[in-house]
Amino acid sequence: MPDAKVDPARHAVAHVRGAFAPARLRALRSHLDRVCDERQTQAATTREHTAIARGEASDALRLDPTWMDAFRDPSRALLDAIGHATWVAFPPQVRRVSTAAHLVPWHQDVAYQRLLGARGHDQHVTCFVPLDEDPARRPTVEFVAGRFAELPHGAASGFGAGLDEAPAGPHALFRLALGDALVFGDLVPHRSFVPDPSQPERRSLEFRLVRPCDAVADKDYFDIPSGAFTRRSAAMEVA
Ligand SMILES: O=C(O)CCC(=O)C(=O)O
Repeated sequence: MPDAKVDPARHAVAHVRGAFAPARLRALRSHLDRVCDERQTQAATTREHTAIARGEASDALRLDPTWMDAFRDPSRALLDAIGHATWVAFPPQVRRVSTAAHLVPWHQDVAYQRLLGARGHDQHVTCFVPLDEDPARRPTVEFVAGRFAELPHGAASGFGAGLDEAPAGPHALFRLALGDALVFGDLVPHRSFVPDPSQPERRSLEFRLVRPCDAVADKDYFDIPSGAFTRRSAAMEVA
């Protein structure tokens, strides 16, 4: 019997066609190609070097407000898919996936939020945005569809959280075009998936979106409706 208290968005996966204007994503891809190498070399901590080794980005690459341009002039399709989760956590994840070491094992995103302790969100949705011209041929995300409680995770293959195996249920893959996004809840089990081993490379952005009421104090967010950066205010804490 499903738990009626769990927000259904936490279990959902949506393939959002035309979520972003392809021209906007091409501009972000060009920006990534322009700044990536230099900013990755600016990594100064062990944490960042570990992240880069698994296909993620240095702080200098992530902490760039340009990535939030994706959410300027949001499409109707995107707004419908995100519902009340209109605050985008900053910074996003920026990925250049190219080897097996970059492939994320099965997990629920809630497990990564737990690793952040008090700085983690109680619930959020992820918006996965491929930037390549031909995302259908590139590494993507595979899901297990269904309603899952929070599952026990352990550290796995260089990643902070992973499941020993996929939970039982039907697997789902989506054929993405440039401009499409995958919007999925933090209880949905998923992993990286390579449809064509001759195409192991992918550039992508991953955004974590929350309802304003789920925001963490003193953290930066981009408020999609106003198009401005924001923080959870003292007044909201009291309300
Ligand atoms: O980028 C990928 O291949 C997987 C991404 C992922 O698992 C996530 O964003 O939680």
